[in-house]
Amino acid sequence: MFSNVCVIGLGYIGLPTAAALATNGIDVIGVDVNPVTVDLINAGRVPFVEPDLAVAVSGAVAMGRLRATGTPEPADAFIIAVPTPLQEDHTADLSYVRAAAASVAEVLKAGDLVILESTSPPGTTVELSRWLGKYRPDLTFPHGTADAPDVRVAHCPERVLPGRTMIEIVTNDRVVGGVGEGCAERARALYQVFAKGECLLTDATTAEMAKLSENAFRDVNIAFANELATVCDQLGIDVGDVIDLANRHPRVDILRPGPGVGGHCIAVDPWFIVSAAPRQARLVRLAREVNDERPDYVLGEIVRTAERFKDPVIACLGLAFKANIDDLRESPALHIATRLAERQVGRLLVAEPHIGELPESLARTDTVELVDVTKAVRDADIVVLLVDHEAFRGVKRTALRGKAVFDTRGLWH
Ligand code: SAJ
Repeated sequence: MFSNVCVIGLGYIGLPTAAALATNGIDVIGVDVNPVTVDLINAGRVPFVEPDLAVAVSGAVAMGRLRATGTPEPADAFIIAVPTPLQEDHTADLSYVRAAAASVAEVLKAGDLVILESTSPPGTTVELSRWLGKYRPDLTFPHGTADAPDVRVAHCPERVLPGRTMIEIVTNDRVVGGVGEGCAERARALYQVFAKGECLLTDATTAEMAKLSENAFRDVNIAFANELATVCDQLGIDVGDVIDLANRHPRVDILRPGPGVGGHCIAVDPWFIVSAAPRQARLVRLAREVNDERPDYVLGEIVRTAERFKDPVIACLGLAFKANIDDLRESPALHIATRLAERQVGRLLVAEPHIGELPESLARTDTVELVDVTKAVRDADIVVLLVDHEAFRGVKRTALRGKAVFDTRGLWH
C-alpha cells in the first residue's frame, strides 16, 4: 500500500521512525536541512546516541532502504517530525512546520498522505492542511470538506521515552487523528507497518490535545511532589518518608520530587495548553511555574548551607536532565551547577559518568573540575545529588558522614 515514504526532520523522532519503516520493507527518503546529518546518515551513522538506533540506521542504509537528502522527493506518504520550540511568550514556533509544509507541497500528488508527528498546539494539523491547500490549489485537502480529499492529512504524535525510543516506537499504542474523511484510517495503515501497539483513531485536534495532556499530566504530578518537598522543608520533616507512607494507600501514587523538570517535552508542552486556553488552564500554568521555580529554590538552599563554610568544596553529582542518559538539554542539574560556578560559591567537583568533558557553561570557570563520583564525595564539604543515575546509588553512607548532603532525588532515602 505504501512503497515509499518521505520523513521530514531526522532528529530524535524522525530518524527512529525512518529506520523503523525502512527495516520493515519501505523505501524511505529522509530529509534534513542540516547537511552534516544528511552525510552522516548516508554513511550509515547517527548524529546522536539512542540505544539500538545506530544498528537500525546502518542496516537500513546498507540495504539501500534509507537514503538522506536535503529536500523532499515524491512519495506515497510524508511524515513531518520537525521541532516546534517554545518562544519567549510561551507560544509554539510553528515556522519549521510551515517550512516543511512548503517543501512537501512542491512534490505532492493526488492519493498522498501527510502526517504531522511534531508535538503541536491544538488546531495545528488543520492549519497544516490549510497551508498545503494554499500552496497547491490544484489539489483538494481535508479541511472544510466532507468529501474524500485528494491528499489526506493526519496528526500522529510521538510518545516515545528517550532512551527507550526503538522499543517504544514499536510497542506503544498510537493516537491517530485525521483532519477529514478517511485520513485517520490511511495514517493507521502506515503506522501498522511497524507499530505493534494499538492505533486509536480520532480527529486531529483531539489527538493534539491528548499528546499535550499526557505531558501536562506528568508535569502537574511532578509539581505536586516538588511542592510537597518545599512544604516538608518548611515543616522540618522528610518528604521521602511522607511520600513512601502516603503511597501505601491503594489509590495514591505520588511521583518523586527533584531539582526541577528538564528535557524538551514536559517543560514545554503544557505551555501549548496554556496558550490555547489561558483563562481555563490555571492548574497547568501553576504546575509549570512551580516546576520552573524549583531549581532556584534548590540553589538557594545550597548557597545558604555553603555560607556556613569557609572556602567550601561542593560535589555536584549528575548534570543530565534525568537518570541514566547523557542528555543535558534544559537540565535543571546543569542550571544549578552553572549558577553555583558563576556565583563562585565554592570549588565545584562535578561527577557525571555519561560525559567525557565539562559542558561549555562550566568549562569556562577554573574552579570547576570533572571528576569521578568517589573523588567528588571524598573531597567535598557539601554533597549535592542532582541526578539519580544508577552509578550514584552505591555511594556508601559512611562516605557521606560529616558532610552536608542534599539528595534532591531521594536516591539515598
Ligand atoms: N521527573 C521528576 N520526578 C519524577 C519524574 C520525572 O522530577 O517523578 C523529571 C525528570 O527528572 C526530568 C523530567 O521530569 O527532568 C522529565 O522526565 P520524564 O522521564 O518524565 O519525561 P521525558 O521528558 O523524558 O519524556 C516525556 C514522556 N512523557 C510521558 O511520560 C507522559 C515521553 O513518553 C514523551 O514521548 C516525551 O516526554 C515527549 O517527547 O513528549
